[in-house]
Amino acid sequence: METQKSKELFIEASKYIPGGVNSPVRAFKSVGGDPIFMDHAHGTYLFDADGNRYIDYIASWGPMIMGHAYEPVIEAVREAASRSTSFGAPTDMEIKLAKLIVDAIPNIERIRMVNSGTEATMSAVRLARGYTKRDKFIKFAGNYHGHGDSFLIKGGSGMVTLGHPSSPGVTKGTAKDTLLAEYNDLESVKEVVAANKNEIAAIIIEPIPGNMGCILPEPGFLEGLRQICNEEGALLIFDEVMTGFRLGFGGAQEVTGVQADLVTYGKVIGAGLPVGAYGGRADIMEYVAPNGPVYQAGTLSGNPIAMTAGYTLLKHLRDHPAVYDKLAKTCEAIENGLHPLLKESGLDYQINRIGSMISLHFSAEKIRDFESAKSGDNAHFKAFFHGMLKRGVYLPPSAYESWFLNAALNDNDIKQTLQAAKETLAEMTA
Ligand code: HOZ
Repeated sequence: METQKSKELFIEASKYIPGGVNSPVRAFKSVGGDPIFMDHAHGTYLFDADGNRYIDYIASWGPMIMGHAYEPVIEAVREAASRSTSFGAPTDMEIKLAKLIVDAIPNIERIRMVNSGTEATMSAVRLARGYTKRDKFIKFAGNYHGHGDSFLIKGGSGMVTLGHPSSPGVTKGTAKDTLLAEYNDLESVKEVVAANKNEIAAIIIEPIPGNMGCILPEPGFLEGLRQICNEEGALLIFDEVMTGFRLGFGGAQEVTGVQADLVTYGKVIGAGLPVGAYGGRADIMEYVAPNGPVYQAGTLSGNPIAMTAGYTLLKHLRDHPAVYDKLAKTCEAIENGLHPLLKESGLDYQINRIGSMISLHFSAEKIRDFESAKSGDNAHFKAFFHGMLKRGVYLPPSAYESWFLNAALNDNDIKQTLQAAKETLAEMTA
């Protein structure tokens, strides 16, 4: 596969943009090689600057649930853009999207739109601190909540991919209020809580993490967190930037049956445009400015084009719940197809899957937390990634990321993906 134009673009980009990319995982650092520069995409296919076609398993890290350039969204965006790209004043589309979410998600009575998942998690923790009048919060090793200072401690996603799970630039003062616990380990949470009695404002968690690969909560874990928060007067924050409106319309809350006090959303609610949001019970959310004392603002928050795109996509998903069954079946077919190929290869491996999220770790260990996620053999992942890429299958360029499926994937795409996996594994074990 010829990727000369991508190579040239990467050299050019590196002259002006740190590392040549605007988000580190895209630089292919953990898998090696040069990033592929995209030109356009349609349905399930990405087309790069050299004209190569790839079956997409990233879906822009979640939001392209219906596939790329989904016509109803594109049409609505065109129409919205013709009326202006930003007002810095309220519009009715903000109400429509907020109402759609509030009506659908039982424990969200108010929702505030922001511009990214990072803003959403930062704002939710600030709100939890203001509301509870406490400073500390608990996060889980390997969970990634965007790049707000207080989250950049033992983070997943690009941080662990690049081997810097905690970032320089975060002051000791900030870091001391971030308490760490282990995912799927309630005892580790209880210990932290016991050592910080009446000081914890919130527990923030990716209920179904997608930033150390895809990991599933073990029975009782999320329920236990809910109970601890109830007992301690701390707020439970579910970071559903990846899982919201993807695992089902009600996201991880619907799938697990556990409800949070605050929920954060990201790119999905903007159909891939820069949007985030945080929402929850009215009494907590009314603590946000202008009604309450916790400040948070933004000119582009509730941007009319982003709201229109998000409303169009979410309305479609709400009215067509069968999409979620289709996605889950496609994902299951991929897992079922991969097992015999991986078994035959003789390589140690683990597959975790839920709904339309799936990940593959080359490890003999069950992947259930940050430590086990790190047990994966990166040399194998790297070879697998590049073998798939050159055969036209675009996977996340890191084992610490979940794959995200889109509803445009058809049987032929699955067949091609499995054929690519077969050839790649044969090459890896030859
Ligand atoms: N941190 C993102 C996935 N967990 C990757 C973002 C990107 O490179 O677009």
